[in-house]
Amino acid sequence: MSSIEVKVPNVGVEGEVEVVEVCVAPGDSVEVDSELIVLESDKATVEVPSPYSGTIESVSLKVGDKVREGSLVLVMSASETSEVADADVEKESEDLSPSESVLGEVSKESAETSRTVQLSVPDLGGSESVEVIEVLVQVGDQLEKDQAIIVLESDKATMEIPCSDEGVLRSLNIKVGDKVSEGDVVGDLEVKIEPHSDNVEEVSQTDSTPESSIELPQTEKQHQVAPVAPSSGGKVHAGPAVRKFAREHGVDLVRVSGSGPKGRILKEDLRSYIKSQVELAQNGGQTGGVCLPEVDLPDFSAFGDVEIQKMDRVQRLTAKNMQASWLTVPHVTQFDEADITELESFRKGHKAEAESRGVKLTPVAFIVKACAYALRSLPQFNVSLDMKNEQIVRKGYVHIGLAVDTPSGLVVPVIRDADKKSLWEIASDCQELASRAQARKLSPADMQGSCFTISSLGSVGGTAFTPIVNTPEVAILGVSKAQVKPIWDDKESFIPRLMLPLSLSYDHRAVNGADAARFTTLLCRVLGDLRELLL
Ligand code: CAO
Repeated sequence: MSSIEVKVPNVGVEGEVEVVEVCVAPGDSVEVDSELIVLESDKATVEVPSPYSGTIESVSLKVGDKVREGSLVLVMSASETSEVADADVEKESEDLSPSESVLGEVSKESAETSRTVQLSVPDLGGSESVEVIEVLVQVGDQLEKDQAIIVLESDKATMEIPCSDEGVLRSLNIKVGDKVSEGDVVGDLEVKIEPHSDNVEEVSQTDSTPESSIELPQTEKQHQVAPVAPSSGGKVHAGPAVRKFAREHGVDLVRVSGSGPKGRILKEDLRSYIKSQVELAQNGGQTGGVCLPEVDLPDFSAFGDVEIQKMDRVQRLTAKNMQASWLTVPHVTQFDEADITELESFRKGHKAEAESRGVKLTPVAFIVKACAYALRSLPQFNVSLDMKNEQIVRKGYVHIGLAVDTPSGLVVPVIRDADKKSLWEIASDCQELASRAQARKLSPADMQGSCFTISSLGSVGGTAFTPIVNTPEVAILGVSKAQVKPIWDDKESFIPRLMLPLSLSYDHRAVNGADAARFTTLLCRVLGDLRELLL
């Protein structure tokens, strides 16, 4: 261990800058890259990270001090040195690029042994303006190939965007809260050229066009962001922009849970915190915006062993959406039973053909087809309510969502234009979407635009259930397990028929009870005699 002086590096800001935060105190243990101080000029906020791990001996600065490059920050006894000594900078203004000047020297040194590649947003499955919820890297970071660099989240899915190459991140154009689309530039990566490698020639050619654009590979995966409690001892892990935002709003960051890596507080966390505090104040201490009573939990461990697990992203979204729907939609459920005896023999008779087409023909495909027909026949079910503007949105398309049970929770991919598709096409869509859902390979676009949802528990069991409407849709069909039942033939005897239980939950603001009964009656009719679908 040796005592080492840590000085203010070149942060790319001319003249003096103010110390707005001192993040450490004598006796603190720090790691490489731990924040030491935060500096702020009128144009930028800059974190100065620790270049070493070790223990702080003395701090030479206090909040409000004015410093410049070379000013002494602190003395520490270092246990491990690091090559990373660049200031961590988040740009607050277009005309200021502190990171460029800090990194410029490095570029010069390595000018002949590296090339710059531009990292850009890949195809997002048709989605545009998808929000950046996490930036997992900083300028100066050494990135691995396939390392996640940013996380995007639409209202239905979260995607990690990985790095396509190995190298040092030289600039970063994206911050949390930005909306990005395919082709938007994320940043520049300095990629080392191995002079003696086999592909020297190929690399040198690339070097002659230093701004070659390399698209990030699209290995989208649903990413679970588990909020993490703030670090102990009152210390928080947050970037300069977040700290500034917190100061502006008078928020003590110690109170905010960070959902970023290692509990890092993201701007989104701060916004949620502020929103919850405002709601709390407006509701006189009640949460949820509707004065929901808080449920006090007992200490479960007093009764036996317990295991605590963070909710993952799908679980959190499902809980949020279910609660929103349950609280805002006046639900009614209409029950009926369809006689699918003939349908079942038709289906079984086409099993061989289904196999030769490579699809599995289950009752679900018939139900999707019948629902698409019913939505065309009773268009009052194919609407959404815009209560804010007191409008009813009538849809000219029929896209049907299919609830799929996956190990990571319930997801609802969408079968587009189900009313225009053949039974085979629908069966194939169901199979393909369900298997992509299981493999967590659905893109946000796969889960958007649904008009009506089908939730089939037919392969599991049960006689009926009351599904919750997938708002802003106005109805959802629950399907339970078909069973052979004795049905009166209207003459003299009971005959065995295969009966399919249907449970239609609907938003009573948009749909009245008689229409709901018409909808299930129509479904029963077409499922009982598929010929109507040909008309
Ligand atoms: N009655 C009787 N049998 C049924 C049936 C029904 N209503 N629906 C399907 N089956 C049969 C199928 O015919 C198949 O049997 P065969 O192989 O002999 O033909 C078997 O059940 C298994 O079907 P499957 O599960 O492979 O396919 P599916 O089309 O029935 O279902 C899917 C696909 C994606 C809807 C289903 O896998 C799933 O995830 N269901 C759960 C949805 C859910 O969780 N809903 C609740 C949401 S609210 O919490």
